[in-house]
Amino acid sequence: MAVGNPKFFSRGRRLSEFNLRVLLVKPRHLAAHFGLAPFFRTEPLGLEYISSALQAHGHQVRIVDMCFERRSMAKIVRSFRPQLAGISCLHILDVAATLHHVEEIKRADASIFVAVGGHSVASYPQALEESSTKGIDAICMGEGESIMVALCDAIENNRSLEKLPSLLLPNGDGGFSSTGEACQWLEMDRVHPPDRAAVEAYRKHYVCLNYMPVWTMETTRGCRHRCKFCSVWQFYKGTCRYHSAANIRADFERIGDHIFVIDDLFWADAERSEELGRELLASGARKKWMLVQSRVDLVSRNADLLKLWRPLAKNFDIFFGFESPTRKGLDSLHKGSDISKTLEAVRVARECGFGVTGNFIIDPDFSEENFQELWDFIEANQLFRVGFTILTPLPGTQYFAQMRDKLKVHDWAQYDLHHLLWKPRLPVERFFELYCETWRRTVLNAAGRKKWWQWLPQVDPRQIVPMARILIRSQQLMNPRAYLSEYSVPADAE
Ligand code: B12
Repeated sequence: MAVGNPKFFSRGRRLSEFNLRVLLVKPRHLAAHFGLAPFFRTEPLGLEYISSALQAHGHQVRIVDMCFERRSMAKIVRSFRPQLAGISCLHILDVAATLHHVEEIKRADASIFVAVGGHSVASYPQALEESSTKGIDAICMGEGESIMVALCDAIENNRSLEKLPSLLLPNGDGGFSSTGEACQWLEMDRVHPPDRAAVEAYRKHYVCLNYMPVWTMETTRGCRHRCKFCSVWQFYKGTCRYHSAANIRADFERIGDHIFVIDDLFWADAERSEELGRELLASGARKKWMLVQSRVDLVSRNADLLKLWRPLAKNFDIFFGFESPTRKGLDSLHKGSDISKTLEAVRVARECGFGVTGNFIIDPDFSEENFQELWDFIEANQLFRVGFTILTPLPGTQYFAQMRDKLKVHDWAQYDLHHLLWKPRLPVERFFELYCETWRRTVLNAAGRKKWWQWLPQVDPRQIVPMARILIRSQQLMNPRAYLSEYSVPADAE
């Protein structure tokens, strides 16, 4: 049977007479209640890039962030009357909400072409293919700036979609068929800066830790490393591409005071990072807070680069994937680093005036000794601004394929890195007691090291109420019962 859906090519009017109205949807988070997720609510940057690309081709675009949108989808569809909707499924956790929005859009107007894309479904489209929800007209496997423009162009000009690269289209038998070849990766110099205006109505909700409102920014796409748990390098096939310094500078100058740079590998290339740092310094723009994510080996050998970047923000934090306090643990995660580099990076970052934050991975195979080793390391190195995640095979990774038979939980809502997907080595109650004890050692413990009132001077008085709400909510990270109530590995599982 032919792929593609001809009904979108003739709807009683000549679409080529006008450009399309495109609705871009960020799904409502249903699952983010553990870990640091409640502290990070950020903008749909991928959709903002897509919006800019579409507008450059003359299309009319609206972005709705369903996490904060008050209107119902039916109302949005009635007022904007899109011909095409694109939903971004960034996290595998978002699959249920994505499918829900597909149904809502189709219910509101069955003639709207609904495309779903984003990192997690492009990495593992089976998550959508296996669902019984009907109404997805295309699953998009690559970068939206090119795919959405091509889709609009084909729809507008009544051309078949089968020739477009990187799509999965309904094949009429309840399944999807691939249109074959994959898209070329974009040349980043040609990518338009993100359409910030499209999410301005939601801006006041975007938060990272105690900073609000927050802007996210991308300078690099992809990662060259090979960490076992990460889906990024596997998706981008180990490539790393850089936006032009001039485009980043223009974006940096117009966005606000609190910036989370979402690059997975900041300072990846020392020479290019120096050029970018100088360009931003020359702009004269300075921020109140910046956060970047980097690796300990990069930071440990680049003190001069760090010093160059430091004046760009009053408070400047680095988030490290520390992952493990031992060489053996790092090796088992294919981190390609060692503990001496962790210690050196912490020293260099602190000496250069950066705040040190990061994450450790807790393996379900942890023994009591492994937890103790982690606590000792945290204490010895004063790493109290850290988070913890449970080692989770993310769909689309080789690790997921290897672990398939061992995985006892198939509900994507539990793939948030805070649920156990198989039985731990320790009795499950004990595992969560120790997991919670680990969280209690961080600054998030309102009854612990940093008392709740000590947060006050760091918070804008207008943000005290929302911040208090977040802090209260985060206390459940330290409550084993909260995790146990959602533990769903069958009792007879191996
Ligand atoms: C920023 C970010 C977040 C933000 C949220 C961002 C948001 N808008 O919702 C915060 C910090 C809150 C967050 C939280 C978490 N995150 Co996160 N996050 C990221 C990060 C670092 C960058 C995403 C981004 O903005 N990229 C930049 C934009 C430009 O790219 P993009 O969104 O992929 O969009 C492009 C394409 O995908 C495509 N596209 C996107 N949408 C659409 C739609 C259509 C129709 C089409 C055609 C194309 C298309 O086109 C866009 C432009 O090219 C990614 C890593 C990564 N590189 O993807 C991890 C990542 C997505 N997160 C991950 C994880 C695991 C989490 C957490 C579970 C972590 C935790 N410990 O709690 C939580 C869960 C949050 C939740 N939903 O409950 C994993 C997801 C793995 C998976 N397969 O599910 C990633 C890949 C990190 C990793 N190393 O593995 N995250």
